[in-house]
Amino acid sequence: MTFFIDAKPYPYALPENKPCLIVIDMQRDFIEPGGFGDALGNKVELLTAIVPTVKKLLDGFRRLDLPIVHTRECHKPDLSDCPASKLQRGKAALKIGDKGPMGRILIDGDPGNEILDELKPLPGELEITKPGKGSFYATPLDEFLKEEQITHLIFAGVTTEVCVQTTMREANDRGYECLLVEDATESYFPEFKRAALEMIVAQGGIVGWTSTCDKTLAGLEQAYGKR
Ligand code: C5J
Repeated sequence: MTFFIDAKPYPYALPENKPCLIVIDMQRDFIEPGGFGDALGNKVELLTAIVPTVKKLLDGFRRLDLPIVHTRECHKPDLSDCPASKLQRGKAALKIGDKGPMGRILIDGDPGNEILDELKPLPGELEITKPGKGSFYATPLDEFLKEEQITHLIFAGVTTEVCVQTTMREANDRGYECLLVEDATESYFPEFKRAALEMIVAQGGIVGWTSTCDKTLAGLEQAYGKR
């Protein structure tokens, strides 16, 4: 029997093998004052609103023993994995590698780069560091998913139109069936979030599906709660 998540543009069929939750970049650098997002002039408080929903989604996946991957956008302390184009672009008050109130901006191992306390990965959950916006570029993500025979990915995190959408497009091109949980993702620009959600489901789901946290958990509970 096939179970579905009530989704746009049409119901998302759940696989026999377990889908994986990918939580993108819920790190202090993007969400707390004093981080990279703030240095770029963004209203970081817009992003804090989704933290309880992301937590609810994580709790649901954990309860059902479904796989979870967390990502962090960051660079090595010597910046050898940060292209000059990324380093120089924009008019940030603080650039990548500069010292800010939470340590060096977007540097692996510094306090600002950590995932928010309430969303921290638990033992057994994979945490991936990534130098780009997409989670497949220069990371072991594809290898891990293939090893686990995972075909379906459910996305949450920030920001909708940058790292989340880039990752979803990378995943879509690699043949994964992707669903974005619309109330567990956020942007500094509400109009960009709206547009990204519309783009994903346009043309019969050209990038994938969207749904809410409650509908996603209801579908997962039906499919995997009884097995
Ligand atoms: C950005 C991200 N916005 N995680 N990163 O630079 O979306």
